[in-house]
Amino acid sequence: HAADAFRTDLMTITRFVLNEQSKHPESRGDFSILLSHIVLGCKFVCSAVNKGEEQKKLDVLSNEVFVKALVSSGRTCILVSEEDEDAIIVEPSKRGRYCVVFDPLDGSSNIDCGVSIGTIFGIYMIKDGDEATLEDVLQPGKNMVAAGYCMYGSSCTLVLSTGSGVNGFTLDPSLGEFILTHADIKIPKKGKIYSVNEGNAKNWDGPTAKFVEKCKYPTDGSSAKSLRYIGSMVADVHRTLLYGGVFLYPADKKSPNGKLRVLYEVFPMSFLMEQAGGQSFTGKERALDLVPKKIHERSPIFLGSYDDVEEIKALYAAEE
Ligand code: AHM
Ligand code: MG
Repeated sequence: HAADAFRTDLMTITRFVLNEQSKHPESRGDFSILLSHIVLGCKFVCSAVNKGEEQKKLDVLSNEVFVKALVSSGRTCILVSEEDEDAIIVEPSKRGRYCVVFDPLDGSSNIDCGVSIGTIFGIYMIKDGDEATLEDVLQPGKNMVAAGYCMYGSSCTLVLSTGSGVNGFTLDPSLGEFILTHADIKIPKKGKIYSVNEGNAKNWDGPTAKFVEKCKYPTDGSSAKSLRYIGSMVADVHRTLLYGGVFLYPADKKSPNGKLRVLYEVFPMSFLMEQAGGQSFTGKERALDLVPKKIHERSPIFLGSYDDVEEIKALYAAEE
C-alpha cells in the first residue's frame, strides 16, 4: 500500500534538509549542522514544556539552551534573542557564517494554563571571510535564507522554509525525530477566519477598524468570518497557515508600532507566509522589505491568505 510505504519510509527533518542541500553543489553541509542544533533546542523545550516547568524558569531555560546549542554548532557568528537586550557575538574560535534571530519561547504568558507556545527563528548568512557586525542582522526579511517555528502544542510541530516552499515536521516522541507530516504547505487563497486582539479596538486606525467590521458585516454578499484568537503567535499563525484567513497585530494609538518584533516574530512568519503563497503587510509596505534599525524593533503586521491581505492593502491605499 502507498500509505504503508509512506509510513515506513521515514522522512526525518535531517534527511529532508540534506536532500534539499544536495541540489546546491556549493553547499558544505553547514546548514544541516546548524539546523540539527536548532532541532535539539526545540526537543529540549518541548520536553520541558511537557514536564510543566514554571513560566519564569522556562523562559530563561529555553534561551540558555538555544544560545548554547547555536554557539556550539560552530556555524553561527551573531545571535539575536528576544531574551537578551544585546546581540551575542560568537567568539572567533566557534564562529561560522550564519546569523540567527529567535524568540526562544514566544507566548510565555500562556505557559501556566497549558496553551500552545512556540519558538520562532530566522536565519541570515554573511559572506565568506566577513566579520559579523550588527549590520548583518539589520537586514530586510527577504534576505533571510531560512525561517521557521516550532509549536509546543498537543503535538510538537516544526514548520520550516529554506526558501523553496514550506514543510511541517511532527516530533515522534518514541523516535525522538521530527518526521515530515505536512509536505509543501500552501495557504488557502482566501480564508474564513480573522485573528486579532479585539480588546484593542478602541485604539485602532481607520483601515484596521474597517477591515474587522467587514469581517463581521460583509458588504459583498459573502458570509461573515469566524474569530479565532489564541494570543500565542505561533499557534495563531500555524492555524492561519493550515486553514487560511488572516492574523493581525495592528498599530494602535497606544502602541504606534504594534507589539510584535520585526526580527524574530514578523520576519520569520512573513517569510513562511510568502513561501506558502500568502502575503504579509505592515500597513505601509511588504513586511519582508522593511529594513530594521534596531534589533528589538516592532512593527504592525497583517499576514495570511493572499486575497484577505490584498483587501487590507486596498483599505490602507484608500486612506492615503
Ligand atoms: P511575548 O513575546 O511577551 O510572549 O508576546 C508575544 C505574544 C504573541 O505570541 C502574541 O501574538 C501576542 O503576544 C499577543 O498579544 P496580546 O496579548 O496583546 O493579544
Ligand atoms: Mg515573543
